[in-house]
Amino acid sequence: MLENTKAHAKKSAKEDRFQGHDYYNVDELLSPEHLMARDAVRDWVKQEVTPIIEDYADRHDCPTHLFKGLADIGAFGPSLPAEYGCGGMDEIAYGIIMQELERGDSGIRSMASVQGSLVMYPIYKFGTEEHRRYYLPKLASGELIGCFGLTEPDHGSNPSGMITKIRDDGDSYILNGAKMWITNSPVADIAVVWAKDEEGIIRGLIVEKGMKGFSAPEIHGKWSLRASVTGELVFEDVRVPKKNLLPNVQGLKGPLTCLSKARYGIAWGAIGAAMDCYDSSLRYSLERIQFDKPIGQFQLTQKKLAEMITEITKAQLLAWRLGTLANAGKATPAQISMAKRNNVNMALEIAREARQIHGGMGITGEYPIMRHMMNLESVITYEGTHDIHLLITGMDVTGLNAFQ
Ligand code: TGC
Ligand code: FAD
Repeated sequence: MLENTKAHAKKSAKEDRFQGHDYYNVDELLSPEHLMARDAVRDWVKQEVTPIIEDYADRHDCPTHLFKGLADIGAFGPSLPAEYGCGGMDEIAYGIIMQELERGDSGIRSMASVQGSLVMYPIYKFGTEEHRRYYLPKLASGELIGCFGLTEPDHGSNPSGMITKIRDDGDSYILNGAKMWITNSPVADIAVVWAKDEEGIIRGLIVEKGMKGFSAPEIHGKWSLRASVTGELVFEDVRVPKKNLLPNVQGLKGPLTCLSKARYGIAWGAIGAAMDCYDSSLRYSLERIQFDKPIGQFQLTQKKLAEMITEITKAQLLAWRLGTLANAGKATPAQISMAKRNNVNMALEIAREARQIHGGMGITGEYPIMRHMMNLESVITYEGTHDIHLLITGMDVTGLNAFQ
């Protein structure tokens, strides 16, 4: 089995002929630092992810050894301050790192988004200075792995209805409830958990592995994000010291602020998955001969490829502009929703068209297409579904709230 895995890895490694696509010279809008970060992550993905990812996805297993490598390339909290061991780069650098990771696999990007945007960011933004100094360097270096618990079995799109709760008990809170669909939870050392206090106000807490009454069982049987580990969080009278409360935020805007940061990264990440599908399709259309011609010579194939690169280019420009707004501190949550929704949908549509171009080969693990397509079925649902983001845009332009 191990020998088979090695042989397969070797074969796949040879086949990673990915080249970035830049039809509108977007690279000219990027700084040398952005390009350096992009190239370093691209090389790392070629060396560490592509050779193994199909095999891990096939076995529904998470390559947890990559956490360390992700830390080493600076994928955890790239835009958080260097004084806490983080990257100290700007939001465009963060975005482009997510793009390159998701070119490898959405699950690998998820490992980085959750750690950086949903665990490190709330600790940085809403924690105490003591929290920052203790947790951030350990999370940035991969010494600790974190997860983010917002969704519950009965509260997905409407997290404000959550029933997980904390009760004041002297120098601790007593935490009860359950979270569902939590990326990395079975392997996490800490969880940033959102729960209601006795007045019904949503608060954030850092819950640590090993606390009595806390468990994180894995969810099995996913046909999507198969190389990413997903689980539950179960709290049965867990005693959490009061010092573990994130004191600087109250209410749903706490978790939603973190989601804005992660959704921004996904808007970039989806471009990577789309580029990989396009790249493989372009090459396949030039190499695959039918009716004595490369299939790329047929107008219907050209239509597919032309539309793919057009949509990728539009998505790149949307992400870049969003990045410049984010760098200026001006990107609104609604603008981020628009980019997440558009770019993930674009990537999923491209994966479906790429599958057609690859014919029967498109359903096999010889090409990355089906894996990207299945992954993107989660990406279009998590961090707010396609329709929830549409309604956020609808609310923004009309001023009328469809959720009430
Ligand atoms: P609403 O009344 O609209 O808002 C409550 C408060 O939050 C503020 N706010 C935001 N703040 C920052 N960023 C945002 N994106 C924000 N959206 C809203 C808002 O201003 C308000 O503040 P305040 O001061 O007035 O209290 O809340 P609502 O209950 O009506 O809900 C609105 C809705 C439906 C849009 C929201 O609940 C939502 O976005 N639902 C989707 C849930 C979701 O995205 N869950 C994701 C779970 S985590 C995940 O999927 C991780 S996967 C990671 C991976 O593996 O990569
Ligand atoms: P529901 O909210 O039940 O939605 C079902 C359908 O109803 C959707 O089509 C939705 O758009 C639609 N719908 C709901 N409300 C409305 C409305 N008002 N108007 C119109 N349509 C509506 N969560 C975390 O907290 N942390 C994580 O790390 C995490 N990781 C995840 C990893 C994976 C692989 C997956 C699949 C999910 C993850 N999630 C995580 C949960 C994810 O955020 C939720 O699945 C998502 O928010 C949707 O919630 P739901 O699945 O309960 O769907």
